[in-house]
Amino acid sequence: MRYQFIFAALVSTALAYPSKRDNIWIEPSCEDRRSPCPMVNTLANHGFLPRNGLNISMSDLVTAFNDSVNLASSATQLVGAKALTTSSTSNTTFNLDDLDKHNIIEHDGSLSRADIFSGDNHSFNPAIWASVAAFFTEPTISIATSAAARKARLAAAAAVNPAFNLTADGAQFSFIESALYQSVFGDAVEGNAVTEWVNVMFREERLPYEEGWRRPSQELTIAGILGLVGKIAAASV
Ligand code: HEM
Ligand SMILES: *[C@@H]1O[C@H](CO)[C@@H](O)[C@H](O)[C@H]1NC(C)=O
Ligand SMILES: *[C@@H]1O[C@H](CO)[C@@H](O)[C@H](O)[C@H]1NC(C)=O
Ligand SMILES: *[C@@H]1O[C@H](CO)[C@@H](O)[C@H](O)[C@H]1NC(C)=O
Ligand SMILES: *[C@@H]1O[C@H](CO)[C@@H](O)[C@H](O)[C@H]1NC(C)=O
Ligand SMILES: CC(=O)N[C@H]1CO[C@H](CO)[C@@H](O)[C@@H]1O
Repeated sequence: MRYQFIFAALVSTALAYPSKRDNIWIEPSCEDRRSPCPMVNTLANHGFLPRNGLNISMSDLVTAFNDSVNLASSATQLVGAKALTTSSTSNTTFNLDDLDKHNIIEHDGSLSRADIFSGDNHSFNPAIWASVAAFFTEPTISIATSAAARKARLAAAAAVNPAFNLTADGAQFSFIESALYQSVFGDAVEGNAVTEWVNVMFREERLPYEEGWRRPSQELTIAGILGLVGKIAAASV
């Protein structure tokens, strides 16, 4: 009876966490490399990407983003191609901290990181994230709220950084990043990401399985993401 109970508990735990056993969350060690992207870091912390953050290929990215969040291969490849150019030692792989390289993908005015001018363009910054998360007062984040939070963060970053320089590409990435968290943790068309899930990803770099999140059943496509970019941009004027 007792064993039956334990067995049932194990089965229900396995069902509650649909990821492979290899994909449990483990805090990175100080030798493990990480990036300025909270989602890429999250995938490394779950072992979808190499946990040490080293020697990541395009095929590693495509498999990891498909398996974890159902991001279309074409979408991963678009940003992955940029990521590969950040490595100074290889044309076919990069290390996660190579992504710190400024104005390839990394840009000023991040939602959770300081600008490169401050000397740390990489680490999660609790005070900056708190200033953004202060906009998220509801259980879900509407497109209008996403837009307002992003716009306020860009203004605050520009106000304290005399060298503030968000290029056209950087501005586009910044919109895409808001669209991505909306797609993964909300609806691919309407947004409305679950505030708690977004907070877990930014603060803990963990997929919020325990909080009820599941891999989206519909593939996240470039067209879908750009659709949300358009809506967030329209709500930003
Ligand atoms: C579902 C997929 C993804 C999601 C949800 C996501 C999410 C995000 C978010 C929300 C940010 C903004 C962080 C901030 O402003 O503080 C960000 C930044 C970044 N992402 Fe991702 N990302 C995804 C895929 C990728 C991929 C495939 C790459 C490249 C391999 C990448 C590279 C970066 C980099 C370099 C930044 C830093 C930009 C900056 O804020 O300066 N991301 N990502
Ligand atoms: C994408 O991930 C799903 C779920 O893990 C898997 O069944 C499918 O084979 C993957 N597709 C590719 C192209 O890797
Ligand atoms: C990367 O590719 C370029 C051009 O094809 C080549 O000149 C360079 O040697 C390559 N670098 C590495 C580290 O493989
Ligand atoms: C970006 O941030 C990292 C981590 O703090 C730091 O090592 C690096 O020097 C920064 N880049 C620049 C150019 O300041
Ligand atoms: C902003 O950054 C871009 C890309 O690094 C650079 O080409 C441009 O000159 C910079 N603008 C200013 C005003 O520094
Ligand atoms: C097999 C391989 O490419 N190893 C490389 C992984 O990344 C480290 C750090 O950049 C390199 O030193 C290795 O050569």
